Amino acid sequence: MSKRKLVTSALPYANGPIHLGHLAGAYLPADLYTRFQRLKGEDIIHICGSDEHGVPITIAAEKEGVTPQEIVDRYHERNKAVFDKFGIDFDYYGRTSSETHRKTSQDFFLKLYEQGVFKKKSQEQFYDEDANMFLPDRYVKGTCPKCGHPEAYGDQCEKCGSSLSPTDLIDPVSALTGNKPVVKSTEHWFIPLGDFQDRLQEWIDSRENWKPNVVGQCKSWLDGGLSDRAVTRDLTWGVPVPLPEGDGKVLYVWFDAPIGYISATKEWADEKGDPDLWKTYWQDEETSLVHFIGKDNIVFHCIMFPAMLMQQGDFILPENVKANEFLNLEGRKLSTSKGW
Ligand code: B3M
Ligand code: ZN
Repeated sequence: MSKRKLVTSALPYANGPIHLGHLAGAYLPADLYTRFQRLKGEDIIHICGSDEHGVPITIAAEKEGVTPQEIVDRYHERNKAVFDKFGIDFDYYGRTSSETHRKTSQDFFLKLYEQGVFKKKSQEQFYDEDANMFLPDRYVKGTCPKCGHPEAYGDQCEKCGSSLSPTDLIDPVSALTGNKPVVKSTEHWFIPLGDFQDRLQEWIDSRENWKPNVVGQCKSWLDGGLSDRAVTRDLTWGVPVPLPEGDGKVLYVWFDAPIGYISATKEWADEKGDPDLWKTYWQDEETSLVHFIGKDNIVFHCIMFPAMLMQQGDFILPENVKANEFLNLEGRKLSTSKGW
């Protein structure tokens, strides 16, 4: 039996209003779980916040012709208020643009960097010659090579859940201009997930009461073999890479966002006037960490973040990752980015 529980719900992108799919998928289950445990007398906290980095934010800003800062300021406040109206209770609702978060994620990156974990490699990346920029992740759209879905993103197909690289897409186009992008080379830091394969496998096998949809997705990634994954991006919006050669690059949003759970817990502890209290929730083996997420976030919470945590060494790993399927409307997933 654990002494205390730390519950997190996925940090929704502050790129638009949250919808029923969010509530049904992650926040209502997390809220119910937390209330139930609290009624039983458990020591439990529920942490969430806005994910304010990454391409979903910059694309939303470009669509509206405003700055990314305007987008995140607007939707952070709105979403926080909506959760409140729906009676979803968080002990703390943070935001990844905070100073605590910048420092926490840069320190995390630097620790891994100093341990010599990252590989620096040059990578062929799509480039939009009209927009004069590299096109990471969702800046590229095209057909999924795995299931044929015509609207897959450069980082992921939301239809079949595959994790992709932009160059995997069939008939790729720039999300900015609709042009066919050219290929150019750029340098990035990669985490060699393959080196974590055995440890991840062992860890997942040792978990109890995981949902079959979560175990199934993990199994298919592990069976397919894990490869190097870039943890930096050519963007100006995000947490700057804390290295002199990292100029003009930021941390990949899926590197910094899960660290947001840690930074938000730090801010919660500060607010309570007990600044070290966060450590009991993140560093004591007797805390059980439970993540509530949507199914498109499984790979990041069950493979990438655990690998980062294993390597970093100071933090506990999740006891359970609860992911639900999508809530569909007329056969299509409710989606903020797609306006559905
Ligand atoms: N913002 C993706 C999403 O809203 C992402 C979750 C981050 S959890 C650390 O689906
Ligand atoms: Zn697909």
